[in-house]
Amino acid sequence: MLEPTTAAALPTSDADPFAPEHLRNPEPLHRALREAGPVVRLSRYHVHALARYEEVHAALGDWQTFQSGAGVGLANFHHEKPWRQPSLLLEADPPHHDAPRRVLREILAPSALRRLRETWQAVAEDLVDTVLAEQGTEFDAFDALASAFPLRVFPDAVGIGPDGRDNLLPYGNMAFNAFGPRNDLVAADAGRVAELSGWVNTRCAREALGEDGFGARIWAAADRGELTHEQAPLVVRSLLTAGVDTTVHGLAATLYAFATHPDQWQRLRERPESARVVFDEAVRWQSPVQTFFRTATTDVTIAGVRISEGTKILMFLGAANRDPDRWTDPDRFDLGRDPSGHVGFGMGIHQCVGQHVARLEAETLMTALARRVGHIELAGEPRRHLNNTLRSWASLPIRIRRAA
Ligand code: 8QM
Repeated sequence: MLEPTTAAALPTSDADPFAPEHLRNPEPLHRALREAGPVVRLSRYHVHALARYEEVHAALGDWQTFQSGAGVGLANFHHEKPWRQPSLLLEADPPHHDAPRRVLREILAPSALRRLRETWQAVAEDLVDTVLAEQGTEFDAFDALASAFPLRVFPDAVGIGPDGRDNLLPYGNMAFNAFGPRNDLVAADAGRVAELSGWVNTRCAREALGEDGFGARIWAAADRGELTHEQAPLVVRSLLTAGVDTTVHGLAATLYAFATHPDQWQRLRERPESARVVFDEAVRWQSPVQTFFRTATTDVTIAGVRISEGTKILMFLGAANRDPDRWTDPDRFDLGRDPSGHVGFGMGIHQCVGQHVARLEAETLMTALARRVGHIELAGEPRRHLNNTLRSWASLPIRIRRAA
């Protein structure tokens, strides 16, 4: 039997994936990391990185070897105190992960969302009508649509009160920065941690939640014994952390895709029933959640490279979603492809439990827009907002032509 006599060489990079230049334009680094090898050491952070689809996909599918319980950011919770109580979903492994996951999966299942579709479609039609009437044919699609729409429908669906909703995006921005290193982006949020956390935490209490939302259903699951009453507010917190910024920037990515690919907009207009798949292709193409870490639970070999127990491993979801070994013409936003299998929602037991909510938001908004708008183009240079984890936006100026 043939035994490998030498360990595979381990390419090393001193690049900082969280530096402004890479956050602003991640593709060149992604390409370099994919080409360097299946596993790359990032010397600056003493971590390993995976940027190819095959390895990212396999590692996300193996929670036994690549745990989340030590945190899915750079900080290892076994050695560093987390900035907030860890999430019972994102930052947990089986068996602890299972009950919260089961509860949320049922509450956010497609069948449970059916009652929201009609309301959300009406809100989307009204929002687009109002924007076109008040702002005409040139406006900032980030403010007017991508952030306005989720903020109109999602907090209501959770059941939080009307006050202070402008804290939601800054809280998410802070949480997504916190998965990265303690760089300037984290420092910029430092003064608001207590205030924003305090606000979010009080929204998670039973008394703060309406009787008929996702939040109330989480508490009802606790009453049935499916969760403890201590777990319930933390599960509500997961909705408020993971459910706002992700969809806002995912919708911005979708609008950006159409503003830069007019032929694809025509395609959607000709086939309105494809409004659902457009979001997955936009998520593959832009990967609003760019990266997450896992931690090796044991000494493990990936593609011949030995990784020791306790090592943090950075998964480049955005790089995997454009790996030319997996995708044809990966840099093209193309509604003709089948984007399923993308890792923009993760993969395996942690795969986004809210993805049906996100798709429903995208589908209702894009349907309303496609009914009224014949053409979309950029009206100026889009501006990125920098975040350690989210590929996000500050402004997206567009010009539209009304449909005939
Ligand atoms: C990312 O708090 C949480 O449970 C949580 C936070 C962020 C996410 C997921 C869950 C992936 C969108």
